Amino acid sequence: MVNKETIKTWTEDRVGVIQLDRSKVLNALNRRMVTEILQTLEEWDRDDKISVMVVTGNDKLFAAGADIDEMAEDDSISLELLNQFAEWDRIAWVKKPIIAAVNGYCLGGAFELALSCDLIVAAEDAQFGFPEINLGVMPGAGGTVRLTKLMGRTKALEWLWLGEYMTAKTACENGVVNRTVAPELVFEETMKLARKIARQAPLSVRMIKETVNKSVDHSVYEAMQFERKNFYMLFSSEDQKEGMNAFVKKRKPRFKGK
Ligand code: DAK
Repeated sequence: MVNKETIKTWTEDRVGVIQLDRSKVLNALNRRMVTEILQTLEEWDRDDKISVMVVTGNDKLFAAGADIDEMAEDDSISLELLNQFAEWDRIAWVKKPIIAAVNGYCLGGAFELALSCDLIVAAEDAQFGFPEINLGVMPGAGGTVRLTKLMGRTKALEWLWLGEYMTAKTACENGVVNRTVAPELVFEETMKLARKIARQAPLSVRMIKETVNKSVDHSVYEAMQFERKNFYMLFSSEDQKEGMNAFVKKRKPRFKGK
């Protein structure tokens, strides 16, 4: 386990885990934490020994949003000069799967962090919300956009305007969360899912993420051209030969990510 200033990190099998670690302030994401998360994700994205990454809080909560104390004196120019959104944007460039494991509150910037991950596993009693409106602002790190794409315009507007929390059940029914489990099982179930994905052919996992992401922002035609390119590309891989030969010879494939 590595203790950084605001997060703890460790690896289990081929899974890298980031645990948010500012429990005194309900894991509020300060700038240092965002930097440490990004540095770790990018380092693991380049690390052959890691296949999947998990971002989690503790057994009581994921996080209560960005650090309000740190933001309170900001103005538009200081935020522009700080340019921290550039750092948030880089989460979308991580090629390996990232899973958020959520207990308790997942609010504001923390909800945006979870939505930047690829999958969300949540406790049945977890609560998701964008309380920014109660502070006289609005989400700025992709919250309005990602929530709208997942839930549709009318439902997203209601949640964003009311600033209320939605249960994990509602989030799951609306495609925001992948699965809900008993609170004490969140981390264990997330790790099971992560290990399963980590056993899949690494290049296929990566190309599927890239292609699915493309399909969110592009026309069906453009996305299908992109899909075809990646499909062809996988036929240049050793893993395609291995996967298909293993099937023909009725044995388990041994994928190398090459
Ligand atoms: N920031 C700083 N401190 C926080 C905090 C936060 N977001 N949330 C809680 N804390 C602190 C509290 O001040 C308190 O500190 P002490 O009084 O003990 O020193 C401690 O954590 C315990 O909190 P509570 O006493 O309030 O705990 P409760 O269980 O009574 O209430 C709560 C839990 C989650 C309902 C409540 O703490 C709460 O409403 N928290 C604030 C939720 C919120 O509004 N979150 C921020 C949304 S704005 C950006 C990127 C992203 C963002 C902004 C900029 N850039 C790249 C520029 C995102 C913005 C947001 O997330």
